[in-house]
Amino acid sequence: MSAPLILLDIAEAVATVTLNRSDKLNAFNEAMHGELARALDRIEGDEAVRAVLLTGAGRGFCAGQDLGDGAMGEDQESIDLGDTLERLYNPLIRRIAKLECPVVCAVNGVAAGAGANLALVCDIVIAGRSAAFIQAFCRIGLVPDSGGTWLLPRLVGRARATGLAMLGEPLPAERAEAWGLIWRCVDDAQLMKEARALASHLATQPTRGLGLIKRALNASPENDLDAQLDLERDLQREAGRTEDYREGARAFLEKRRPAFKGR
Ligand code: T3D
Repeated sequence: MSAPLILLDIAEAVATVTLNRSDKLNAFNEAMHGELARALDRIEGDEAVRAVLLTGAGRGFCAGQDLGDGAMGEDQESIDLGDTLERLYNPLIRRIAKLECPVVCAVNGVAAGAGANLALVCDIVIAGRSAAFIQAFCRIGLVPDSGGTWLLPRLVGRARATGLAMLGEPLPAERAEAWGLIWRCVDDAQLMKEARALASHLATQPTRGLGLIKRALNASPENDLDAQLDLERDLQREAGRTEDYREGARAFLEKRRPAFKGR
């Protein structure tokens, strides 16, 4: 039996998902997409999961699409990369963006092409100092996908987004942090310890409230202030009806630590 392309470990409310195709820097082939979709099915169906930690096996995080996996047909007209996006990458990116629990990404090495944008769509991105982000698409005549053209200008502004997308140069983790592309850059040796600590902490927090924060932030780029104020009103109404809000407010008044249950 061949080794799994995705490892899933669920423990203490944290689901750790590891891209596991290290000989190809965890580049995605169709089988790996299938395994990741099944892992996400399990995560979404498990109420006990309150945070997700995504990382890669080996020396890289993910080198994007496996360029040897089939799309390179003989007949130029029959190639349809849009189909790969429609069936595989777009559903994956949408699922992570909509997952109503925090997703921490531990970028353990190079994140290129769709692999870079998969990392960037996660909620909190922490990278090892030796990691780099590469919008590699322009090097092979493609357009940044997996949300890249949406995420990059919003995260780093138009000038830097254009430079990254058109030059395809590696952006070292330290500069990615300085530009506001990611949450933090840490020493390689500390990466997994810090990422696990973050995910474990988030898994003890008010999960429904965090999910609503994610919804509000996702909607914000398209909304004007009026629409966002209306959305905040609606989401706050929902948050105010959670058990965790009652527990948080009660714990504050009783001067003790809250015990959130994710409900
Ligand atoms: O369907 C569609 O195509 C549409 C969807 C597109 C989405 C995309 O993601 S397009 C962009 C695809 N990705 C790339 O273009 C990146 C290609 N990889 C690289 O440029 C380099 O590998 C890196 C800069 C990421 C890392 O360089 P380095 O020197 O650290 O490693 P390496 O030696 O190049 O790679 C190690 C192995 O992984 C090597 O295999 P080998 O020779 O040891 O057997 C290499 O071929 C393999 N590998 C790395 N990236 C890919 C890959 N194999 C297939 N596809 C890859 N993307």
